[in-house]
Amino acid sequence: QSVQIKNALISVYYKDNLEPIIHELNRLGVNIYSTGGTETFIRNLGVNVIAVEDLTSYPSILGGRVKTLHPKVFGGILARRKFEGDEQQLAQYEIPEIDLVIVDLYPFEETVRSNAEEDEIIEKIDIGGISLIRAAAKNFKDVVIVASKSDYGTLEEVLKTQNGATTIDQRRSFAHKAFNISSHYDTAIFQYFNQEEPLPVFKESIQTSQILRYGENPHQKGTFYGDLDAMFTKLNGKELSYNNLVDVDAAVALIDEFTEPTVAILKHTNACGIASRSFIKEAWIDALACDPVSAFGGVIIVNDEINAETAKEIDKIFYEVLIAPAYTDEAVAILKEKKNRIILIRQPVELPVKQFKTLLNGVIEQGKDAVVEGPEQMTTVTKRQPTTQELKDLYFANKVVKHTKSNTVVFAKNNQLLASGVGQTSRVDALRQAVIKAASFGFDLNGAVMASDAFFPFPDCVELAAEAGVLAVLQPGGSINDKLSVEMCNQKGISMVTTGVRHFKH
Ligand code: 93A
Repeated sequence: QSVQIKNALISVYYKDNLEPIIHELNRLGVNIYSTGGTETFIRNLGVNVIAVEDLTSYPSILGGRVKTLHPKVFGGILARRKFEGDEQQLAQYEIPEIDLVIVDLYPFEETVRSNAEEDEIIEKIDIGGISLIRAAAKNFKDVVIVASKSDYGTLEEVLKTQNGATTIDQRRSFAHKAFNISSHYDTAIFQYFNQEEPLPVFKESIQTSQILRYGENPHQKGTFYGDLDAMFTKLNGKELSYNNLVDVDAAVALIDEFTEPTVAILKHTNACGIASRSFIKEAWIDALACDPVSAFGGVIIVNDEINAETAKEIDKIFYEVLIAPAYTDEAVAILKEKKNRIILIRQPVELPVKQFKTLLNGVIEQGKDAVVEGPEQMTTVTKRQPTTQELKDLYFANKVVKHTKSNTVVFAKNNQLLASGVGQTSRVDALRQAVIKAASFGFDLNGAVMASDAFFPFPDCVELAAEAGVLAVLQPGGSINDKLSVEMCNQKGISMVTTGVRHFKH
């Protein structure tokens, strides 16, 4: 049902961005009740406001520790409308119904972070404000609760377009966000008191979280625990979705393998294009060439500044997310013309070295796969030695293979991904897929190299690769069947190097 806002209670620590809402409430003739500092702020805007003290006939006591904690305040928030007993009691005790509550809590976390003295931190444990939030959210059937500055915009919109009326869905959605804030707030307090160290990687990041539009699919709920604002500065576009986050994570991990100017395009966590060149624009053109079909709607990541020239090129295709460490002003202006593309500046934030995944009735943890073998770890096991260029390409291909879903094989040449087979249940299928893909985008595999995330169980893979034109192959080695693959390479006159390191990514 629709509920019209007649009385509002506003108690906010930071007063910024509140002004338009006050004017809107004033326009709608809503009575505003308010606490000390907020009351002064509203009065200074020239808007009528009633002090909570006048409602409760009680002063704010104990240095402000008790200011809104009173039945005349909470009765008006918690009373069930059109509920006989409640309505009768409101009348009996002269309690006004409060239909809108706006709170901005004492900044507890900020105070902890500022290394304040314990006394000051304790004073920043909000009691009245959190109770207002919980009470109003509990009674969402009748009350609107706005517990975060980030919802002011939504509230203003609702007030403007619906003239002070709200729907039950809107109130429930506000309550949902409010409980996220109250639980987060209490978690932060708990963590301050908690002597036990939380999981080390999450120590910092778990302090903040963000409700996602949904999970992997619209019927799944999703939340990100961590601090995205520290990781990225958003220049354009909507919020990152669950799937965006998964791809962005894969993109960051991949690009961090490269030091020279590199562009990678990812779809469903796999690179569908990557190239290293002297300049980002060239890298973009050669990354896109790998598979311009898959690149559509992908996540693009680069490790150097994007200038206007590159921006114009990138702008030609539709992408979901673009990440770079920097952009020229001109590039930003060009890219921002497309409204629904997410454009991020990556900030230099250290990433956790451990990975977690829920599994069965528990969690598994592992250290990140943090190694890539350099040319010095590559042992040639065939009669033919790879050329210097082939070794460079194998090094490049091995970095890509490490970040591609198993089973995988990767073809590369001149620091450019030509094709890969990803996520196949057999290695030979991955290889066939890569051969077909390379041909379909016009790549000639003559002189290309091939890297595999794990050893070849049979000689068929190297045989197929050699027939496709591949001249050098990289694999971890260590299989009892290696001999057969090595013999096949010798027979075909191609090189094989082993690294001793397997890079499964399941
Ligand atoms: O000290 S409190 O926990 N006791 C209260 O009764 C109370 N009521 C609201 N803090 C309380 N608040 C908080 O005061 C609000 O959450 C808000 O952060 C702040 C607004 O105070 P003022 O309007 O005086 O600036």
